[in-house]
Amino acid sequence: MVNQERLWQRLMALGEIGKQPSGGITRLSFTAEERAAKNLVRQWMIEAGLAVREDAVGNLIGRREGRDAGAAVVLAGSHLDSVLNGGNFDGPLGALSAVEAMQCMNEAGVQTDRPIEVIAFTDEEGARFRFGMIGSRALAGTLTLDELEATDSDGVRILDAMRQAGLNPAKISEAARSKGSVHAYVEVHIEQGKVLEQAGLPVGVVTGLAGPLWLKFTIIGQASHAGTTPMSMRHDALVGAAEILQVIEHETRKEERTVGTVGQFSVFPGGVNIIPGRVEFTLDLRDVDADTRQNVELRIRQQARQICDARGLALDVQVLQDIDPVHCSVDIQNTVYEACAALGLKAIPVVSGAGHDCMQLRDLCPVGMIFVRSKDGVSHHPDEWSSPEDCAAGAAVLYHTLLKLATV
Ligand code: HGY
Ligand code: MN
Ligand code: MN
Repeated sequence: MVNQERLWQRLMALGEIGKQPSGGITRLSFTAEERAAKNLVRQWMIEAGLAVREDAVGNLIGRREGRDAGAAVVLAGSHLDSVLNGGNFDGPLGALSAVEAMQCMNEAGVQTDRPIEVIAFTDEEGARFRFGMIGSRALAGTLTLDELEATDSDGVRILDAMRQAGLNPAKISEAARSKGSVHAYVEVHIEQGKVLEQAGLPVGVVTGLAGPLWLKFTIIGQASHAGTTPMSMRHDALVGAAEILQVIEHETRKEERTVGTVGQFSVFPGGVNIIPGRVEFTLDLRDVDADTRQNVELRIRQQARQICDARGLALDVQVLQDIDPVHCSVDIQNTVYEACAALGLKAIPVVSGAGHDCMQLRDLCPVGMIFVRSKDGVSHHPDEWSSPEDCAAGAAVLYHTLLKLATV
């Protein structure tokens, strides 16, 4: 059904862009690496017979016409950016599976009723500017100009980075799709977990996605001399933060599926003999149930406030990203199961702990996802890996799913 070798070679070639000495990949949004990746995928989109363009926010789009050019389009794709020192499959498998499916339709001379568009989204990960899904939010029409003022660790604003990449931030609203113009969105993605591996299955059907809430905690105490300040007279921001980290671990462990991760942590001024005056850290809090996540968030915020009050510390909590959990379209899930059956593949339902671009399209169109088995469940790491056979299985299921969704 699909050309496994071609898909695999493209995945390996794309994986060379942004490769680090560790073997991991760093391909951040609006950088030369992401541009190189888009240029390469653009070539493959052209080889696949697609009409290629880039929208106002830098999403790379390859369009395949259907019998009815005016019909609502079916979208498929994923992202090309990565986390720092990430893996080779997170994002690219979805984008290249969609290109492969289109190329196979062209090679088979298959015509659909609806047009299909392959999308390589800009900045899904948020690894550079501390919130992500910039491309899918622009397509959904929910990205605002003032959000482009956010800066990376070098102080470069998103809008500056966009201009440096040849884009005009003032035009991001042109990337938005109108309600009714999109029939469905389907994304192939690595599972990034162990469910499929433990079930011994190559693909899974995503039922829902946990919503990531990203918070930035800033704790301000009093920097002072480590030798001359008695313990009883300190306002040590780091010790307060350490207590809050214990609260995060304790409160998330109370719940069945809630997860909490402190991924970034900075201590200022950072001298060996200086009591930390300021600490900043991020919290990535997720659950597939919105109420549960909110209850955990409130418990953490309350106890963080109590800890800081007791220690004479100031506390600021900033919301960097707040994405509600999403339930996938049951119709699309059923279509994916039918596609798996047509291929003789057994599939099971899987919940996504990871966030994906489809979450941003929930109000635009029905969304669905096809998961591909991850070795050892590893992701966001150089050891991230899926087999050529499983990647091809994901692309084949996507082919059949798109065929069905694009047929009126
Ligand atoms: O953070 C996530 O869940 C995704 O990898 N962006
Ligand atoms: Mn990711
Ligand atoms: Mn991803």
